[in-house]
Amino acid sequence: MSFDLEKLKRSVIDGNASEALDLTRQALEERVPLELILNGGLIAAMSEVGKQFEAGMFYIPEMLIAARAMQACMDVLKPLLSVTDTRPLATVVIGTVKGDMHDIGKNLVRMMLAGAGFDVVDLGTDVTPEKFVQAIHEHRAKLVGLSALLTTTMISMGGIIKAIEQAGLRDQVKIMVGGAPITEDYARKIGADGYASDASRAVTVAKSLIIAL
Ligand code: B1M
Repeated sequence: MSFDLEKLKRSVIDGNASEALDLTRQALEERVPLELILNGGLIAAMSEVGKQFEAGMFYIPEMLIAARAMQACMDVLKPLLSVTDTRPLATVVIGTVKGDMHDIGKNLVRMMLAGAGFDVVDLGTDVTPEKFVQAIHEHRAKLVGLSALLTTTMISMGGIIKAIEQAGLRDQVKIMVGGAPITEDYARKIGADGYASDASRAVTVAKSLIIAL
């Protein structure tokens, strides 16, 4: 394979959206596997950006432009993550929890779930417990997906689960959590039904949870 995955990764790290887009399109033309483009190129780039931020080499603007480049590439990949099947498996309500603006990972999970045949309602970022509860009602959701990227916001996940309980909806939905600081143990501790460390595992977990409903 002649495609230069490192170059794609570099262009996202540098926040060079137009080059990243060209390279993503080129990768698709050269039939580079989607998983490799995502994991070896785009996600690997964001993980490097995080390391640079921690090391004090990158600041918020650099993180932001890298995130924009990544999002642009994900938009190109989006149609390829979709299936043509018409009957949805179930409705999933997904969102990034209150106080948290990170949405790249959540968007990827959303795309993969939609691609796997789920009907996905995306509540966006900074989502309050009340909004989750309202959306479950409104869309008769069977699955709820909570995403958090900050150690300061992941602690609100337990509160969202309690709010769903208090609204009398806990028996009707399965709750899946994820995001970089979340672990299987943490998910269990707060009473979630499932945890996934990445977007493709999220699909497997989501399918197993709705079978259990
Ligand atoms: Co922020 N940020 N950020 N940031 N940012 C992190 C998370 C951080 C780890 C960077 C670092 O220090 N190394 C750090 C958190 C530290 C901590 O909490 N311990 C951090 C910080 C500190 C901050 C600010 C507080 C910085 C500041 O203002 N001083 C601030 C907070 C703003 C806020 O949210 N209130 C901030 C802001 C930002 C930007 C806005 C600039 C930008 C976000 C842009 C956007 O999302 N639209 C940003 C970015 C880009 C990052 C890093 C570099 C990259 C995150 C990312 O997109 N990763 C990140 C460093 C890192 O993660 N290494 C960092 C790629 C993405 C595909 O992975 O999101 O993990 P991820 O998603 C994965 C899995 O986690 C999983 O599947 C996904 C796909 O495989 N997953 C799920 C995610 N959700 C799931 C849900 C599921 C299942 C699986 O089920 C429902």
